[in-house]
Amino acid sequence: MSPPRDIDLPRLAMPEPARFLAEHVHGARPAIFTDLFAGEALRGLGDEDAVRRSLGDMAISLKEEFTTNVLRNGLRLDRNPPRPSTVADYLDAIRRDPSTRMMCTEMVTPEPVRALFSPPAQAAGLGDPDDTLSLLFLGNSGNFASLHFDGDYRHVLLYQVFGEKRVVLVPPWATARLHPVLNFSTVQLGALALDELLGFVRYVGGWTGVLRAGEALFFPACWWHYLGYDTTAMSVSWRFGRNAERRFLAKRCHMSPVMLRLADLLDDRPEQDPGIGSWFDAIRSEHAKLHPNALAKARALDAVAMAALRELRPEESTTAALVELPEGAVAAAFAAEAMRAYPNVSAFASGFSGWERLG
Ligand SMILES: O=C(O)CCC(=O)C(=O)O
Repeated sequence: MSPPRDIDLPRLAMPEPARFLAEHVHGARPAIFTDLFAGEALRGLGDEDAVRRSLGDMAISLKEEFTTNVLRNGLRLDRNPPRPSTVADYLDAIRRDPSTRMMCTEMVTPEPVRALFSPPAQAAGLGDPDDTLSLLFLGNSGNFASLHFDGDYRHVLLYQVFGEKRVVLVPPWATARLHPVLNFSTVQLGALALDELLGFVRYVGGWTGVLRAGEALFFPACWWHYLGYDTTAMSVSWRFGRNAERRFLAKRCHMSPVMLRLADLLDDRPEQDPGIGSWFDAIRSEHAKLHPNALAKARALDAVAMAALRELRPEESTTAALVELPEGAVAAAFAAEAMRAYPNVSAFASGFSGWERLG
């Protein structure tokens, strides 16, 4: 048995691009980098006052933290409408109501912030340079982003502009331990005391640390992540390095824990699994078939992904947990995601349009 590994995220200087690619992207090694954006104006906004002075008038969009809203309203996402605000107004609102769950999350980085940094050189050599995305996050102490994975399957550098966040990262191969519903784990890390949280991180083979102002977190595509706001905090991400296969899964397919496992195996490592290419072909051909409805299509694709996983990762003996769909909330969430991903799939729809054509 190998000795227990330290679960603290390493703090490192940003490596040269080739080393970053080999050790961190292909090596699936998350880290906190201390000097991303060296010399760029973004590093000058190291505290709340500086952000208020420079960006106070900037328009932002607020929403209630995702799981708080879903636990109250179910998957009625229309009950969490975006609310327009500005950086200064939101910072004032936090002072009046320090326990608010309103936050600015996953907002495409507005131009005034985007103008303060250039794309990291380390991210340049991987994937299509036009297929990148930068997102902005601003939230109050006590707010959080629940443990989830992102269905865009890009790698992420998350730069901390000001404030501090507790980070937990979980590798995709531990997915079955997270009791997932779509791309969210039902394990509520924000409710755990620190020693319980550290025990959980060990159990799932994950990493943890506190991300501070001026530091950047790197986590590879497909990794689960939780961020707990220890203080009011603002971050800007750079999402990059997606290959054509992951892009197909992200843009054309539904999200599910087993599709995540497949996306993870479709990486660009030099020693990529032999056979993964044919499994991707199998996904594409299943995707091209006519299915009776969206749910049937999502289930058929999940079945192909599960067969791939059983062949390529037989040691993941708990993977059955990834596709068990008990009655109730999990099944409803899966069906809702299937309809989001495949809105036009319906044998009835094609039948009716046939009648329309016949006049
Ligand atoms: O910092 C946050 O609030 C969430 C960050 C996140 O989920 C991401 O960058 O993908």
